[in-house]
Amino acid sequence: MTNIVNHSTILSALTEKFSTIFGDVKDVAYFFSPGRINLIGEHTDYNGGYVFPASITIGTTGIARLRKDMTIKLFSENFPDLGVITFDLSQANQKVGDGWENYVKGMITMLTKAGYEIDHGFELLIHGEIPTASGLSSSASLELLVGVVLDDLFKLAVPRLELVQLGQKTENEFIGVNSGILDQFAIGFGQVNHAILLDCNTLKYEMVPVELQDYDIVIMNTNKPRALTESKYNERFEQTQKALKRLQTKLKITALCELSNDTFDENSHLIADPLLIKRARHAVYENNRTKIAQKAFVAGDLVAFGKLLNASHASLKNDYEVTGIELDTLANTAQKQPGVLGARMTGAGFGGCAIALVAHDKVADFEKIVGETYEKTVGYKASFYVAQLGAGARKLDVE
Ligand code: GAF
Repeated sequence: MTNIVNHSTILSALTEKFSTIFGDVKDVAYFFSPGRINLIGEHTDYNGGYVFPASITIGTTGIARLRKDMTIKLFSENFPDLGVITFDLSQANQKVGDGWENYVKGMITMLTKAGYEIDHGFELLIHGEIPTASGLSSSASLELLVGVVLDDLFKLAVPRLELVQLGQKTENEFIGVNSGILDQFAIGFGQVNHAILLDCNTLKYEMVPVELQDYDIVIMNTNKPRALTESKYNERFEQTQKALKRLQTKLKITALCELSNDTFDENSHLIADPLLIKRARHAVYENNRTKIAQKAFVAGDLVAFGKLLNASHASLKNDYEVTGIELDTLANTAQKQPGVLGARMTGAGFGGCAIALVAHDKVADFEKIVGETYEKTVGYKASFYVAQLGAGARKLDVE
């Protein structure tokens, strides 16, 4: 089992690195932005439904300071070969290639468009602990990290919800992925040992204490190399939009997730195309399942909650078709192990991570058996972590 990162070790290593790259560490400030898991409510956010995520203690750490001139200098420990990326503030609205600096540029651009004044250059060194393409939202973690850095350096006082929304805008308008607000919201509003029940239609939310009795949430990473996730994601977005339009010829709705399962079933013939019916059915059923799951969770009925996790995975596999052999092998093998209440993929899918609710004293055996089965089936190893739920994006108190 991989251990959760030690933040003080990261901070001292980062401080040294900053000094090597940028000369000294005078006037620097430290920041952290987590990754997230989503307990249930997948591909419901951009369909106006509920999600139930939590921020985790693994994330992106940054050290930053203002410059007197207009130059922006960035360095990521995850991409050391890129060296120090340097550009003028006036070029921040230009997306070039698909490098990580585009997330920084995107946040500067969105904040500026929203009327906030970023009028100087800065230096930023980051260290990301979230495996890329893992479905734990390394990109939203980076967006919100940059958000809290800019907010602090330029004394912008951006309301937290607006910062979250600007993170989503960066993803949608600058990066080009039509994602919903799940990731940025979880990362912006996360609290230690809490999950968030968020209604993505109204943005009303409830913080839900996470009490797992004798269970752990185990994160299982497929380690599948990145494979066209963005284009397949956008395709699902468009398919559910099309299905919505067909239903709107009769029903007065603004989002698929306004429907009950029964109303959907009675009207699904309007969609006509069987593939689009499946896509829309997932969104509607998953949303209603999420509402029931959250109630079971709050009532401490983890057995019922676990069954809903399994049903969620089945729907993502059969109706939404975003799983694949890697996630199916992990989730389905996990579901059969002793002491497991439920398992499902988390995040966008097509690779990335799954989660399982596993009895604390069974975790070691669980990792061994699921790990062996996965390697035999898929040909390479999965990784396992016990999730710890931590606070959202923030400036760190470091002397
Ligand atoms: C990705 C997206 F960024 C989220 O908005 C959400 O749609 C999720 O996939 C699927 O639930 O993480």
